[in-house]
Amino acid sequence: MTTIDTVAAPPLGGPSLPQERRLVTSIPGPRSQELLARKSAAVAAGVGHTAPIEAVAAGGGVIVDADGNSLIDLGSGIAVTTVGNAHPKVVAAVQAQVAQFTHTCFMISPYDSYVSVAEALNRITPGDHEKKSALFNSGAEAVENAIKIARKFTKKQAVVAFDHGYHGRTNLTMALTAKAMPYKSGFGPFAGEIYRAPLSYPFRDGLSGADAAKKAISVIEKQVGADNLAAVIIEPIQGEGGFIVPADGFLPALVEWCRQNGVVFIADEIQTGFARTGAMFASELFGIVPDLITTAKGIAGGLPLAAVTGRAEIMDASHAGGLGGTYGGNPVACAAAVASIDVFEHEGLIERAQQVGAILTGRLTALQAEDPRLGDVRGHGAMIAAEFVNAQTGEPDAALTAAVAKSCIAEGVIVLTCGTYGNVIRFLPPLSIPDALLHEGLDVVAAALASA
Ligand code: PLZ
Repeated sequence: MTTIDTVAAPPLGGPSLPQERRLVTSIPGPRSQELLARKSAAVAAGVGHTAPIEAVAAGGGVIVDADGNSLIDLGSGIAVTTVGNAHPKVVAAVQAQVAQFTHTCFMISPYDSYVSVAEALNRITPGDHEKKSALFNSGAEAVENAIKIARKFTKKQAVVAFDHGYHGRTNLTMALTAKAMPYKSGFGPFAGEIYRAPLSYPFRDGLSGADAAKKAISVIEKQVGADNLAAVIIEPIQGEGGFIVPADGFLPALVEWCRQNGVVFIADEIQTGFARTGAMFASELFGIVPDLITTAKGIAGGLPLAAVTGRAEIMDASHAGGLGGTYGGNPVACAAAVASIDVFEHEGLIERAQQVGAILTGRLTALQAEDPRLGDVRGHGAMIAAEFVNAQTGEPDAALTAAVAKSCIAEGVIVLTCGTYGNVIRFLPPLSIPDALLHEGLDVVAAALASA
């Protein structure tokens, strides 16, 4: 295990919450049960939840519920609160902006913070070529726009996505997403001209990066053809699909093929972006420079914002008025993003993610050495997964995974599952979590696995 100089976690911010796991009722407690009953009556059944609690405050590495329980947060609201929940710089920026104006619509009356976010993204994303950006509200909307832009630029239509890929819940992004349940089932018909290629999944396919790329490129050439293909879109590390890290050489070979064939290479860094993987963007870990990159989640410290950033000539392909939206690049969200990006760059968050990753990997590989049901531990930085299998057959064990996750939550540790086969627990804590609390959370995971 590499040792990394100790980096202080970012300041807790928000309400000064004791950084502790504290259970004063069973989960869910009575107040939370009341909210969940109202939720069932008032909110559409399709909108689920992982932890059955009523959240009332969050900061550092905890979420506090209405019953006074304090739960350890190992999920960051799905990789969003990377700078922490209510980082003081983000709070101050949001409060100042909200008191100034909440909205003008950037397409009507532009303002500084939108342009500042675009400048920052152009600067910090991989590659030193000339770049431009456009801002949107959600990850799915960024992906939709990246595809629009790539089609307009190439004057071609087909798009290739990958096995285990996740790109959103809108119609086009459902088509790009691989997994039927729960994301797509019954919601079709889906957008056309979307094709799927095989991914590099070292734990399950045993292929080298070069061989996996050859296989994918062969599918693309035979089933789509470069002449029809506008874009290839891929998460450098699959998020919802199971934190799948492709074998070395897979991504560079795809990028190279795209470059030679006039195909726009889009890296969806919505989950992997902004220091999460121990690099500002995961593309850097694989030595690739995408043509376009989609970002969201961690960008604005919890406020809704998303972006497409990329080669200026591609980004400028759209006619004036072709891109936009009422709220895209909302000034409050942009103020939060300017502050968050400042934190990512100047408060050692990349090093902090590496340190959190070293703790996670160290603890989980130690657990794996004793327990053959923990088939694979993988990931980078503060984006680490444990894949659970049947120890005899190596088959995915979704039931075990669900049982471990459920008992963690009952014990006051919020963990998220993922994976095409539902057999992965992913660890993506806020970087503001104190080390001791992270260790305690992992103690609870270990105990849950031992008793499952
Ligand atoms: N691309 C790589 O991870 C969002 C969604 C969870 P939105 N992932 C979490 C769920 O069940 O809805 C995501 C992602 C990648 C795109 C998206 C979509 O981002 O902001 O949720 O639209």
